[in-house]
Amino acid sequence: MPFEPYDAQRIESKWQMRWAEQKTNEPDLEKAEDPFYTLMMFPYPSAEGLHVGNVYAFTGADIQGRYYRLQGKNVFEPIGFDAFGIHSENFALRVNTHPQKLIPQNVANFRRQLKMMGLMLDWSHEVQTTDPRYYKWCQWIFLQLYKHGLAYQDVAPVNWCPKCHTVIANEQVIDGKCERHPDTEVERKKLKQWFFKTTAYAQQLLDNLEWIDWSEITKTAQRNWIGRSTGADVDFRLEGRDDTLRVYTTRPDTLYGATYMVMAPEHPLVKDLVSAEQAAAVAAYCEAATRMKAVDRADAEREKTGVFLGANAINPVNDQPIPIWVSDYVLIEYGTGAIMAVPAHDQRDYEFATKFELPIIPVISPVEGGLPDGEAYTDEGVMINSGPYDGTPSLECLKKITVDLEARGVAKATVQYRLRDWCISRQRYWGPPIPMIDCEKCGTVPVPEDQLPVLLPEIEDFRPDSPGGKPLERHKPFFETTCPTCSGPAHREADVSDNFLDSAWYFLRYPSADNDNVAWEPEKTRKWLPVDLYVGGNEHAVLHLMYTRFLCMAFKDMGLTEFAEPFKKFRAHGLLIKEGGKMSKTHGNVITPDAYVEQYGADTLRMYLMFLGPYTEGGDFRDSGIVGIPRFLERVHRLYSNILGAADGATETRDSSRDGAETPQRGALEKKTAIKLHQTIKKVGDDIPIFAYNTAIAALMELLTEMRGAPALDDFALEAFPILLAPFAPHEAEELWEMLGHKDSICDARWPEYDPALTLKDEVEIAVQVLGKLRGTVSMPRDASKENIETAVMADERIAKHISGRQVIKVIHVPNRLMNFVVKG
Ligand code: ANZ
Ligand code: ZN
Ligand code: ZN
Repeated sequence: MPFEPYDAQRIESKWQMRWAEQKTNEPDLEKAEDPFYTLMMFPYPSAEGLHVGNVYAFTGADIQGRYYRLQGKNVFEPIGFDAFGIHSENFALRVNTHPQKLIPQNVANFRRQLKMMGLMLDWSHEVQTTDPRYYKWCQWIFLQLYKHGLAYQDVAPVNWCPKCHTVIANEQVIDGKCERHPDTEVERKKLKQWFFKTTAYAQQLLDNLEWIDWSEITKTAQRNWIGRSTGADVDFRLEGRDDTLRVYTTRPDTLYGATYMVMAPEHPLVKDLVSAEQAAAVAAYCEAATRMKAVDRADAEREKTGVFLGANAINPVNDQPIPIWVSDYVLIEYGTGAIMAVPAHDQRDYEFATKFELPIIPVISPVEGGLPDGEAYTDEGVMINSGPYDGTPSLECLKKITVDLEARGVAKATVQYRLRDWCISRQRYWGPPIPMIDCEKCGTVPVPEDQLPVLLPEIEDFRPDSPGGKPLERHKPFFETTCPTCSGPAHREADVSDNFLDSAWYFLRYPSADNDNVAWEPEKTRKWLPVDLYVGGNEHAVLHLMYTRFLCMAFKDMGLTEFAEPFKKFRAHGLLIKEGGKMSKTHGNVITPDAYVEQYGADTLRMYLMFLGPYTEGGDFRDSGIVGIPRFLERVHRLYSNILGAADGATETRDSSRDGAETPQRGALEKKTAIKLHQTIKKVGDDIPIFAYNTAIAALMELLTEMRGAPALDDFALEAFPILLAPFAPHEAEELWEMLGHKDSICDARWPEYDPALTLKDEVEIAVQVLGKLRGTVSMPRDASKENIETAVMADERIAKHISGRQVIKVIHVPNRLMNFVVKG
């Protein structure tokens, strides 16, 4: 039976069709005995289509899924579309088409492209977030959180992006700018919003990082974002009053050095404390501060400003009155919104005190050397100017002062987190409506669960509004409703929920995607979750990846699931760049896979992307680099065509290709070939779990060279190669498998086992003589060439000194044993 030459188009469309027909990628979720859930971050279906960055991410995840399946696991590798959100909505506004019309087109294109890439995706469990069958459950989740006090409404200062026309979460503010609009500063506005209580899980979010198997960079990002700090709340009596001012400090050891206090301009006590003389100045200052941009306020470099309140507090350690100021460098959201200022040991306080000529009292002295000049001393040392604590090491004093003050009832050791609650209201159209109702009589009332979903109405005018206004509020048939409790007139909540809520639980839905009666089936969930392996971009470290963890913890505590961590293992892939530069729409160099797949095939594109460098570090896509891969696949194909075609009675036994290698016969392997084969099986199997795809592919290329040059290949070798290739180039692997006479998909083959005896490094000691006299030995791989041994000899100084400077007349080489240099002079 003559085989057709390598033709990516023919082979790939054939296997894609067959996989679909035979449901190759649809595991039986109920019967599976050894379930393994591989997850890739589902795409957001933009109008531009899938780009190679997505393909890079997905292929890397797919290799894992395929590998574990070859290890015998029942692999579930689902996919879906995250199609709600501002991005789609903005695009819809720009092209003046309703998102409801655009999304299906985009999804269809994405689906085509994903299928074209030969990913082992189970399309029977596809999920689309814009589908009411899905977002009904987003609303249901909202109601569960509400019932358990984890969703609440509050008037709070929030981040408003004037370009997005909506409030955004803290996590979406990057250096004070909107993540979607890097040139637009986020404004602080006080608005009534819905929040999820992520802070209730701050400690657990931090603690579990100790044991979850995640990329270190992602865990570090989460740790920093959670930002745990330990310190104390200390109460300062207010001069001439009965109440106290509470501050949060991480440095109770510096209490004797507190020379003034600072309150945030928004602090509620400011109005109470201000003296008559200072009232106008303070009011003007506070007014200006609230109008200030968040970025500017957070800028530590900015010159300090502030106003004296005209009131004093009493330092609890020495009963000294110290003045209270208001300044915008103290933030209302953190700690208690007020601080004790210690200019000798805090840089911001130092700058402030210098500017306003407030006293600076050092209370910690460095163990060696003196205090620095012109700046605060922020390190540890020995206590000075601190009454009974003088001479104590500062770290010891830190604990001691806290305990002493606690005993007096004026302080309390506390823990603070930088993490804030998740603001999930969006004043936009393209998202799931928040399922709440405002009744004049009953107040805020949840939509009864049996009335879900609250459908997003199809409205023509979905343009966003100015702060406070919302598109859904303008649409009266939606907005005006009746109260589920008293049947009186009421209003629907007109905010939609954050897109990140949609994506925070999608992996729970996949296994149960076909069940409209529950969000996730308990049985299937028990069987398939938590996700075994998740692969995605680290840009989601404190957004998606934090939200999912929060929700899972909440679900577990509400009794909805049995696990607190969604992903057993998470690996962040590297960034794919193009010709040395960032790939982005603004750079105009975003590449889609289509042209490459058309020209070379999906197997080539997959392998090329994975060959670029270590997967967790990323790679540089260059058009010039891709051509080596199809040549490799062609050679594999030709080798199998020749050897298997010949066995079937074809006459051609010689490889007639331009590189003219011999065609091996079928028969026992030479030792050398066996060693290479077993070493490669080991190498590829070791490399895939650690995402070292580039070196695995390089090993496959070497193995191919060995196999093509071998006099004979046995069945084990012929079957092993396509299996090792299958995770990377699944279409060609299937084709080879079929050429070998198999009827089943190679996906259901088993990873070959290597013989450990054959994978040992095979090295030999070679005796080196000069004029017959032994001068030393060199250790070389077995069968090293004469040239390589000579090089090694000359690199060994102890031997080389007997040879260099003399004329080498002859070199006698006994392979694997001896090298004798015959020299003159
Ligand atoms: C006195 C002190 C002395 C402080 C010293 C620091 C050094 P972290 O570590 O990030 O948690 N602080 C407290 N609340 C604040 C607020 N709302 N806005 C601005 N600054 C605030 O920072 C805690 C420290 O930051 C606290 O400890 C407080 O200053 C300040 F040598 O208190 B410290
Ligand atoms: Zn924006
Ligand atoms: Zn009512």
